Amino acid sequence: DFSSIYSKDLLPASGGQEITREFLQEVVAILLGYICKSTQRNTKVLDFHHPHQLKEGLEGFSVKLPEQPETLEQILVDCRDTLKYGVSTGHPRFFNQLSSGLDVVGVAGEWLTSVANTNMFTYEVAPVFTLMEEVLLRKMHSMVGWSDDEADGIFCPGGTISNLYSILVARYHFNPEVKTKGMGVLPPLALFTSEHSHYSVKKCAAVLGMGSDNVLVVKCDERGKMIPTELESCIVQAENKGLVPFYVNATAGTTVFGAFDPLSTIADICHKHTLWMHVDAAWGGGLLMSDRHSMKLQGIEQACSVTWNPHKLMGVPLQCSVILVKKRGLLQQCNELGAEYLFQPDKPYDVSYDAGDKSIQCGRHVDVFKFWLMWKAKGSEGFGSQINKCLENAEYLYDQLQRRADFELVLKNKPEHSNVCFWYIPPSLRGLPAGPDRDERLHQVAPRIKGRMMEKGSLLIGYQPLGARVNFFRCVFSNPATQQEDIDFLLDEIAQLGYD
Ligand code: ABU
Repeated sequence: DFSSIYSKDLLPASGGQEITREFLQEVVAILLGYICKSTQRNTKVLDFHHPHQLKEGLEGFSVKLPEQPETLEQILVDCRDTLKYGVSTGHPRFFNQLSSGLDVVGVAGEWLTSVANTNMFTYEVAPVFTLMEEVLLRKMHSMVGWSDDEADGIFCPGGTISNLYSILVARYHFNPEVKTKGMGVLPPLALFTSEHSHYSVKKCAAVLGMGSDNVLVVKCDERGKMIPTELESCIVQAENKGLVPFYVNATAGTTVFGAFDPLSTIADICHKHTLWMHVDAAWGGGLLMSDRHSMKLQGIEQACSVTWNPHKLMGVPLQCSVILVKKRGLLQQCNELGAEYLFQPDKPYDVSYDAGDKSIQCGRHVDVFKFWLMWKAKGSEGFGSQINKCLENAEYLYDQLQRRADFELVLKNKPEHSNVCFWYIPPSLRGLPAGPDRDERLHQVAPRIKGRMMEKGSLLIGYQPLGARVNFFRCVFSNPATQQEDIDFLLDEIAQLGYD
């Protein structure tokens, strides 16, 4: 009974050991209950409420903060309700995001990380985690195809920040004086990325003061892959406009189609024009773990830098993202400021292990441990099979879609990644001739179905328009819990929710 017990009674309060144990056992029971429930197919993926409903409070749950402390009993209720009104991203029928699943060893790693509660900036306060980071970065370098003693990298908060690092070090590589003198020493720089690439490239160019307009967008073919001849033309066009090309982002696994740019050809172009080649493999990097699919990233070894998010296809709990840089020392030179209170050169150990000055952050969360623990638990082989399974699921969905008359595939080819894009065609639209009228009506179908789906809570899948294509569903597989029966359910449920 926690009804008259408060947080002040927990450790470090004297004599607080027993109540601390009991409280945390209750928390663990809540979390375990949630974990077990989230894989049960008869439970909801979400219990949707509008923002105003959640703000107003529901059955004793309120997001408002009190002036007076609340009892631990209420705190436990809050823990339960927070999970209850959230979204079960580990549910086998959660197809909404590139990151999904609930890896039990990964969760254990995140709990331990929280209890260790330390900071990655120095070896002094994170000796074990620092060495784990080094081990994992080396492992990832070797998966990319780089020699592990020449390359570098750092864990950072998400793919956008990894891409930001790539532009930052590329700019520094060509113009090191920018670090101290600022943008005034630079010519107007041009960056290149495909029309299907992640929006973060433009965002990073804006953040770094280069201007999003100076990111030249390269056309893709019908499968969403950058067209190398278009890249060449864009480079020439930029030069003719007085811009100085310096950076190309190639994508390995685009966000919507899961397309792989032709990395080797792009590498040749970068080499010819002396440009920095970055590969955004935030989503596709996981395929490097698979003996069946790693060849889709052929040419990645020629990149100068790589973004890879283990929290996506590899199922590591959020967040876990790395930037890998081929040239060792560049991250350090680009970002170091040598704050004397933190990075004292005369510490009693090899201070090259203080990785913090490679980072643009000061405080840095320990994102590595859960990943390290999962790798220990699965081995490289286990990750490989997990990823193969995700791609098998995508092929199964593709096969089912080909068979059904009530759905239409957006891309006719077999999926290269675990993305499968499709339209549901309700009876009223079947047989209508292609054209603006059908497009206008079809555009409204996916959002309407999504609305009904959220109210019902039976599954979750995303949709978007892309270029000239009106709203379509994007199904992505990264959750090892998903089975073929969930894919059958997905199609039948969409057909039911969308039946005129
Ligand atoms: N950073 C891209 C994630 C987008 C998605 O999960 O759909």
